[in-house]
Order: sequence, then C-alpha cells, then structure tokens
Amino acid sequence: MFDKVLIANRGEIAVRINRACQELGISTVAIHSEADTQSMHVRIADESVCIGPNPVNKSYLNAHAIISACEITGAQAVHPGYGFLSENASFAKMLEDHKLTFIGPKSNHIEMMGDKIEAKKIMKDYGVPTVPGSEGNVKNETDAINSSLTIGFPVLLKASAGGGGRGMKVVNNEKELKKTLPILKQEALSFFGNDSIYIEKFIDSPRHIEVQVICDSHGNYLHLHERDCSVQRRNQKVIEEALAPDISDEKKQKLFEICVNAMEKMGYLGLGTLEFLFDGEEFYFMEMNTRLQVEHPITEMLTRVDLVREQICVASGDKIFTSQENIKPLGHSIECRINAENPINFKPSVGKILMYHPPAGNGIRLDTFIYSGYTVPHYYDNLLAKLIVTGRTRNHAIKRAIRSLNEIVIDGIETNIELHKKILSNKEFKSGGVAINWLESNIKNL
Ligand code: MV4
Repeated sequence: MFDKVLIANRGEIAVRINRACQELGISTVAIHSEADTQSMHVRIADESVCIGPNPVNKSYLNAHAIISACEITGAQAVHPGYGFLSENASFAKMLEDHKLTFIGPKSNHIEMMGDKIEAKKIMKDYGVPTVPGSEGNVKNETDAINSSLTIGFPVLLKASAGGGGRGMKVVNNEKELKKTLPILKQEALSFFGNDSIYIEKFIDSPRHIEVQVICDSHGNYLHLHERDCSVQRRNQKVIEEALAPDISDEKKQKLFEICVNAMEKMGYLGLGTLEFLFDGEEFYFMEMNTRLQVEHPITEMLTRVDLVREQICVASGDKIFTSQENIKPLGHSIECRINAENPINFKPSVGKILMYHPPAGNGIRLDTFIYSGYTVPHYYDNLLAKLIVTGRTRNHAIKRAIRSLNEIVIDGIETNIELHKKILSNKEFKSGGVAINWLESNIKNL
C-alpha cells in the first residue's frame, strides 16, 4: 500500500478522497490554487502545496506542477477525483513514466474509452448492446442517407469530437438530413476543430441507467448494480438514485453479466461506469467513464462497499476485499446535488456562506467542503454538497431526503435546495422511472 497519496482535485471530492486515504493509514497531500488556500480539502490534508494561480489550466490541470508536487512531497500515487485530469490518458501516462501510480485505470484504457466511436466499436465486439448506427464516421451525404435509411428515421447526427450533449441534431427524414448535415459539420468544425459525423438511431425519451464496475489485477471483475441518473438538466445530473425503479431483476442481471464479461475481456483495472440509454425494453451502451463518479455515494450507501477505498487498494495491487455473492444492495438510495445557483436563471451563485448547518440522523450522508464563513470562489464548479440518503424503500428514501432538505441551512448564497424539494414532491417523480427530458419539460410547473 502507498504511504503517501497526492489528491489532484478540490471541493467535496478531494475531501471524500482524503477521508478514504486517512482511513487506510495513507498520509495525504492536497494541492490547491491561490483562491483555495482556505478550502476544506487543504485544511484536512496532512500536507498541502500551492501549485499555481486560480485559472484551472494554471493549477488543477497543470500536470507538470502536479508531478513536481509529488516529487517535492514524496507522494507515490495521485488520485485525480472526477473532472480535471481524471480521464486524461497522457497525464496517466506521464505518471507511469515518472514511476508514480495513477489511481485509476491503465492509460491505454482511458484512451480507448475517450474516443466515443472507438469505445462503441470495442463494446459491440465484446457483446455489449449498442445503439444501431453507422459504423464509424459517414463519408459524405450519400453515405449518410444510406446509413439513415438502413437504421430508420428518426436518426441522431453526432459530431465525433462532441460530447456532453453538444454537437448533436435529430433529423426525421431525408430532406431534413440533407439540410442539417452541412450545418452540423460546420458547427463541429468551429467548436471541436473536427467535422467528422456519425449517425445513430434516435432513442426518444430514454432513461439514463449506468452500471458500476470494479476490477483488480487478480482476475476479479465485479459489478455494483446500477444507478438511474435520468433527472438532469442540460446534461447536468440533478438527482440520482439506486436501484433504478421499474426494471426487472432479470433484465438487470443480464446487463451486469454482459458488463462484467466485457471488463474481463478488456483486462480493465479499477473503477468504471458503463452508461446506457434504456427505452423501456432494451439497454444501449453510450459511453464508459473510466473514473470515480460524482454519484458514487449512492452505490456505497446501497452496497456498503467503500468504492474509493477499494479503488485505492486495487491501484496498489491488492485484491478486492469481497466477492460478487457478497455484494447485496439493501433498500433505496437517492442523491441530491446541491449547487450554488440562482433558482430562476440557474446561473452560478458565489459569495460568502454566512451560516451552514448540515442535516443529520439515520440514513443521512452529506458530502461537502463548505463551512460557515467560507467564500465560494467563481473559478470552479458550483457543486456545494451532495445529500445522500438511504431508506428501506424508495418512498422512505424520498421522505427522508425531503426531511433532510428541510433541516439543512446554507445562508448567504443561492442554492437549488427548493428545486430538489419540488422534484421529490412531484407525483410523476414519485411514481418512478422518469425519462432524461422529464425535468426540462416540467421544471416551470413543478
Ligand atoms: C443519445 C440520445 C438519444 N439517442 N443517443 C447526450 C450526451 C451524450 N453522451 C449522449 N447523449 C444522448 N445520446 C441516441 N442515439 C440522447 C442523449 C441525451 C442524453 C443522454 C443521457 C443523459 C442525458 C441526455 C440528455 C440529452 C440527450
């Protein structure tokens, strides 16, 4: 096991990783920008290094400064958290070259899954169900038309270099395709510097279901069931839950077997998430995240497996402490992402937190880095806290989440706490299984 780990992140996830390290007896190094001197992750780490000014490319994305900080402090491994350098294959490779351990998968797997077309091809080869579509980029208009006719309209044109929902257009027929293709190509060229386009069957109003996996270097490939992340707005998840309501166990088990099998064929190492669209019948692979995810705590609460602890252990060469038979989900878990934002226009809110009081009690977890008197800077993500609750049943978890949101006090800045209460009290949400477009269609009259 490592003696010392550098945490290449900030905010709630840096705090979360620091906790896992210290519980493993690992000494921690926080890195921070000038604006983050007073941040919680710096205060609780065993050591800290200021690695640069506030803009992320000068600090949290500065690979050379991070490697220097490892050398100065004697850290043997780097935990990248999520975002920032967590899915940067060349950063993982740089660490490997410096004999430092990247706490994550091997750099070649990050690279393979980073190319969305490549990832889809690989998964399809491994027997994972994918959305019917063009095999790779379309060459020209004729190729695009032929592909679309084979797939069947409506189809979705996707920019190969796009991501996070940008660079996509639905077309309903050949005429629309002819009109839209050159427009999307032009946009893709100016946004991403690459005009390659591929085509998929458009899945209308699906749910977003993802499968958590963990793999070690001793031939163990396990799944930790699924999460339902359909409640989202502009590609930002708002509420996640586990397990996914209203999908049969049989269907889920088949999917888990396929996922674990694909991981074994890849020889994958570490934590991973396979994202799927679910149309009520079938699952379709979208992409694989090769990192720890924001919503990992709902899986932790449900399975009682400490994912960050296991992630560190498998990166250091240890075996996963448990087996598939011993991973048993219990009850229902819900996460509410509490953001600093204006409730009307959703713009990030910044300023000083005058008063903070967390909720507590049975089945409650609050992952955060805020404290009374902390000033939220404008340079970074506006996620303030994650409220994670478990209950015996889904209804119980919903009630418990509302109760917790009523207890929490965050004064001085604007938050989306009221939005969460409205969602959790909504009849359609309560009935379970809403689609990815539900929140945006209903947000005005919740
Ligand atoms: C889709 C889709 C429907 N049909 N692909 C959005 C982000 C990118 N990773 C994939 N995305 C989608 N791909 C087909 N063939 C709908 C979406 C989509 C979406 C997916 C998951 C969660 C939220 C979403 C919001 C808008 C669109």
